[in-house]
Amino acid sequence: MNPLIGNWLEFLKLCKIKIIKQSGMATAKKTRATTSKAPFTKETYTFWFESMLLMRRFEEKAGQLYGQQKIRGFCHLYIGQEACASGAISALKKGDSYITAYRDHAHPLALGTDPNAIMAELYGKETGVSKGKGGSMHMFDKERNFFGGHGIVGAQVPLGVGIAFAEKYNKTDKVCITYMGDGAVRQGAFHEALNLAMHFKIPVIFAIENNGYAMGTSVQRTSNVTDLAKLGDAYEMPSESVDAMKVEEVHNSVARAAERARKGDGPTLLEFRTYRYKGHSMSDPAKYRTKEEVQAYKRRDPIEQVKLAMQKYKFGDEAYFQEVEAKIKKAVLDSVKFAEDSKFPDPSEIYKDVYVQEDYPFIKD
Ligand SMILES: Cc1ncc(C[n+]2csc(CCOP(=O)(O)OP(=O)(O)O)c2C)c(N)n1
Ligand SMILES: [Mg+2]
Repeated sequence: MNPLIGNWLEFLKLCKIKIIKQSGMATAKKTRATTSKAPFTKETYTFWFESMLLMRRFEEKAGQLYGQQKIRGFCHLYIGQEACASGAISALKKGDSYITAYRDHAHPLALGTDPNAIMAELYGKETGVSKGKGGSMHMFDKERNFFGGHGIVGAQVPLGVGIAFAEKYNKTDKVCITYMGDGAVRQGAFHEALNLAMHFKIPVIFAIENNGYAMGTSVQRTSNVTDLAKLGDAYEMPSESVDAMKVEEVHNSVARAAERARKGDGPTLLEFRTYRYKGHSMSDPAKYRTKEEVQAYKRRDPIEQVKLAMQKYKFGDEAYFQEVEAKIKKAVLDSVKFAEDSKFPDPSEIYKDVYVQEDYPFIKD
């Protein structure tokens, strides 16, 4: 079993979510023809469904709370893109690392970070994952190798290469998956990172979440190269364009990339073709796209597709889906209560956690 899925089951226990007995739970590998023709095990589908539904319901709530001004500052929702996170996590191993941009609530939720601490971070409370000092764009979970949460477009791309370089240097077989948006691939740092990673065969997986827009600017308006997987060609880097509304496709592409990286063959560039249903951030009227376009993607919703597959393979009945929905609703409401009951950080915290060296000379009393 992928230990991360093990973590997930632990997390569900933590949230007092009853784990419905799974027959034939084993690994994310192909199931035997005798049990079912499903391409993945019941356990894997269960992980995908429950992790993606938690992300969706958690962020729907976060959106409401933002409207009530309980959450302040920036808040970028991942709704619609959930398969990009869950499909990668099921394909990777414990100890592999994750780094992303500011659309960063979903990855830690799927990795098993306590939703209470994520909600508290959104509220800026001291019990948050970053002690309330980071907010929406700066989630972090060292225990689960989740390295954030970065607000500068493209800035996390060289960092991801650095994390993966450390794995190579220390001779582990770990990889780092480095997420970015389609807007980030026009940054110079992206190209420098790709060049270096390929040249030194660094075990990094570059995952471009191509949701079609960088704020209100479509990919077509930015460049004549709209097939973003092609950007790997300049560095002779293997690349794939992936239908990321289908979590199975994400899983398979990440599994292939990870295998290549672990063998010492270096990086892969994956272009996840995805879509965000909500605006860029909370203040986006989204006038740059049509309702029909949004509807067309919603008809291919990743969570609905997994639910349909689970029904088809008899991995879940209506009672199961209702039970999961109810338990996740409770976990989200509990996280709101936890965040509201928590304190804001003490003002004395302001100079802490800025530099590793606590008495760094630029900090004055
Ligand atoms: C270097 C830099 N330039 C501009 C911005 C402002 N900005 C924030 S998000 C964003 C769009 C990025 O879009 P994309 O990379 O496609 O990610 P998405 O929001 O679609 O997930 C921009 C231009 C920034 N944060 N950093
Ligand atoms: Mg984008």
